[in-house]
Amino acid sequence: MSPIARDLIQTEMSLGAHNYQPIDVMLSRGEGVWLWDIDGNRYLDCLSAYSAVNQGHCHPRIMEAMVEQAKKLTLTSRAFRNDQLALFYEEIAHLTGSHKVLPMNSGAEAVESAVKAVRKWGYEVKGVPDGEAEIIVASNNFHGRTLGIVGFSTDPVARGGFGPFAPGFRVVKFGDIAAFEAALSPNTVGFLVEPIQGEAGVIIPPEGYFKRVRALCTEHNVTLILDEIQTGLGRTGKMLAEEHEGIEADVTLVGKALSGGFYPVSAVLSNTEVLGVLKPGQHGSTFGGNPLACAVARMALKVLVEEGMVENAAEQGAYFIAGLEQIRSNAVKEVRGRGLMLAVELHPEAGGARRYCQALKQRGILCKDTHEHSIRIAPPLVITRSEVDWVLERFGKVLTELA
Ligand code: IF1
Repeated sequence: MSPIARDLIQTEMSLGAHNYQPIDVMLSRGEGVWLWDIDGNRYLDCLSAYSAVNQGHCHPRIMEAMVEQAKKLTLTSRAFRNDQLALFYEEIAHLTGSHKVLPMNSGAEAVESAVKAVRKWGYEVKGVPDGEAEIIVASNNFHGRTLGIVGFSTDPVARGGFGPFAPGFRVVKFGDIAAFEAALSPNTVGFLVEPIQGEAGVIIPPEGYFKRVRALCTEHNVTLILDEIQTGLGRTGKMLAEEHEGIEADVTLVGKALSGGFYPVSAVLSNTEVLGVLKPGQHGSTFGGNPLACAVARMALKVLVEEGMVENAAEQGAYFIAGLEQIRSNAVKEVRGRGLMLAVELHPEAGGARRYCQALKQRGILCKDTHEHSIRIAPPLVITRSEVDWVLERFGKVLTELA
């Protein structure tokens, strides 16, 4: 590593809060699936900023939309109207089959906004007694970092030391339909859940789980809120991961790739009366729905569709997982995934995923370890078959040599 990179790390360490432990690679440029560090070394990105750059780094059409909009108008607040908002609503609603849209910025904000709207819906529409609304969530969930959200996390690292937390949440085991059914009460207003759990290590629920969840939610008048912030917008080989399950959520949360990584843009999408309960003054955001965000999001969605990225995720994902399964290594316990949301789980004796990520970095691949023993793989959806081959060859070497 160059002295300049070392110097920058030193400054980060002395001035920054130490709430991350990044792999020491000092990136300064990106294009498509590739990243370059300040010393000119090239890496294939197998994280995509946690699926926020599905469209590839610095996508030229999104960049152009952002620059063009930045020259005209960036922020008005919602005190006034802007000429991009309606078009953003129209395009995202059409693409996802939604009827109402609430624009926010970060993913966590979308989650918080959904919780607020669903509680209010519970009181005003479902008739739950004031202050009694319950929302069911899954064990090992990851929905963000706000107080409300970490309050219903089951991860002691994420929630420890940050209490007291808000009441009104009930945790059930992910993938266990009997546990979900048992947790339902007349005061249940919603079930907030990831279609595939990301942070938990790319956990796909048992076949038919979501079909039963959907049926129970309908039967008990409970809003099904799918957090598709990570799984949505093509990552799993469908526009929304719910399509794999053959269901439709009442409320869908999207973020991350909604801007192709240029800018924080998230949204609550609803196909029931849920968002209809919000009246002027009851919710908002200075930056939510701003013209720059809308212009960027519109182009991020457009290139996803026009450039066939969703189909490519399905095709390359299937090829990728088959290739990973063929790697013969004592270190590998299991390969999981759907589309280009993949994980290799290592045996506990393998010595930890971090070691493998470091070795992959030496060979030009950037991956992230999760929960000690899993390597998460999520390249931009523009990856080509020959690039998948390039990654597989190096993965094979690292997984066998280090085992
Ligand atoms: C970090 C994980 C990924 C998310 C889902 C909401 C949010 C996220 C399903 C919040 C965010 C991120 C945040 C990032 C790490 C990361 C992550 F490892 F923690 F689980 F992607 F896999 N719902 N996920 O995955 O969105 O407010 O961050 O925009 O460093 O905390 P946000």
